[in-house]
Amino acid sequence: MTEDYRSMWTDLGLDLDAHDALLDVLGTAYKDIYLAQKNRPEGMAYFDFVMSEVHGLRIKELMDEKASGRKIIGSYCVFVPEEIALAANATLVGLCSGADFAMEDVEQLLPRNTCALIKSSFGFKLGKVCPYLESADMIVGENTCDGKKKAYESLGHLVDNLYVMDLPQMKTENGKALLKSEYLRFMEAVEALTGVTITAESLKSAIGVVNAKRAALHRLCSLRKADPAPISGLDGLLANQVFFYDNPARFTASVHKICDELEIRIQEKKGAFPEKTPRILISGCPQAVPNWKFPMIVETSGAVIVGEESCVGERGTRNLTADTGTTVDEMMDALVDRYFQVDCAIFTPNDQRLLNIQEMAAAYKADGVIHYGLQFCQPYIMESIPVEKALEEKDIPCLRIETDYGMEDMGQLKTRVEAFVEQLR
Ligand code: BJ8
Repeated sequence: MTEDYRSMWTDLGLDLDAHDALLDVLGTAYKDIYLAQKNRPEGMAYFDFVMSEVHGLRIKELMDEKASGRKIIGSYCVFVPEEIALAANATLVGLCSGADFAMEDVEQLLPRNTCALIKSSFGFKLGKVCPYLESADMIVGENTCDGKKKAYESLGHLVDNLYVMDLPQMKTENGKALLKSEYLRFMEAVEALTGVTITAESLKSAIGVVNAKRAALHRLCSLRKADPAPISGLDGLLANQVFFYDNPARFTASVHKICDELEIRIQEKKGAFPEKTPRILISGCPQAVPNWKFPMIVETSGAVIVGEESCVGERGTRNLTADTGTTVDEMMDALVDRYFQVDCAIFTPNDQRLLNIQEMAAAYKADGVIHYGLQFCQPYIMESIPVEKALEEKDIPCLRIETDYGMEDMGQLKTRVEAFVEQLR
């Protein structure tokens, strides 16, 4: 980190000793997993810098924004529209966490058999180690899976600024109407928080900013279709993770910069891995920072990850919002249309996800798909069986795994992944 941020962290109420320990583990993991990679594009230096300052400079920027009167909104789900936050002059940041922390305290509040993502978010709160959570003026929970829904009831006792958004479970007209009414309610809540009334101009501009950020990732995704893959899956995932934290315009520019470099690498046939390395599509639960365990296993087992069918990946960024609306209401409809297409496994039925996975596997020329399920995540683990069947129809091998954030199963996972990769050769 380039500066000493300890007084800022103290002001935010972080537990400095626990936070030091977390940064220490993260720094080592980043060095061992990311910096140890070979043939990385030079543009990844930007993402390395962002990660080195993820609790430093970026938090300082958010604190400066707050000092100038801007509000910070934290979210746990890609259904929370960043466009609405931006249109009301607020900043949206992701709060999902990808590491175990303060697990003993967490298990006083949540059952042991809760998915790692939910437990981790609680651990970061209870352990007082997340400056994003502590700097948020509003924390948005959402009624998606049962685990999250019930966990927010407990989280409401730990924070005084929780806002819960209801979400549909079916892709019906009623479901769409619910999403629209919830987005309108959220818009009012954000306006009340910021004191800023959303106008057609501000919403249009916010849609443009978020579309640009997603379009930049579309460009990056599309370059990963090349063989040899010009960028590793670990680095591709990192760009998708930074999407949730960075300043939007700077993020967009940085992704385009790396894409310019990747285009040259593709022309020169320069890859992160040699040509004909078995290509894997990862599908399933989101992998939040710093959950790099599974991609690291895959990419040290002789394969390259070429895409993520995940909310930290294409499920979260797939569609753009139509920008043809001229009134706030028309643009809210466009937002509802866009977000209603997110094929999270909490929806029933959810056949579109199967089609999207088949399509992604073909587009990225994946030799195989690994379904990544977090233990105790009912929606995705239940859906992994239909996913496997849908891939079977296309003759695409599929490996279904269940894991958590612990390191105990690393050896066992590696053995299974290596055997799967061998089968793809
Ligand atoms: S839109 S995937 S970000 S809900 S892993 S907490 S589902 S038990 S994260 Fe998600 Fe929104 Fe859906 Fe995407 Fe529950 Fe499963 Fe845990 Fe999960």
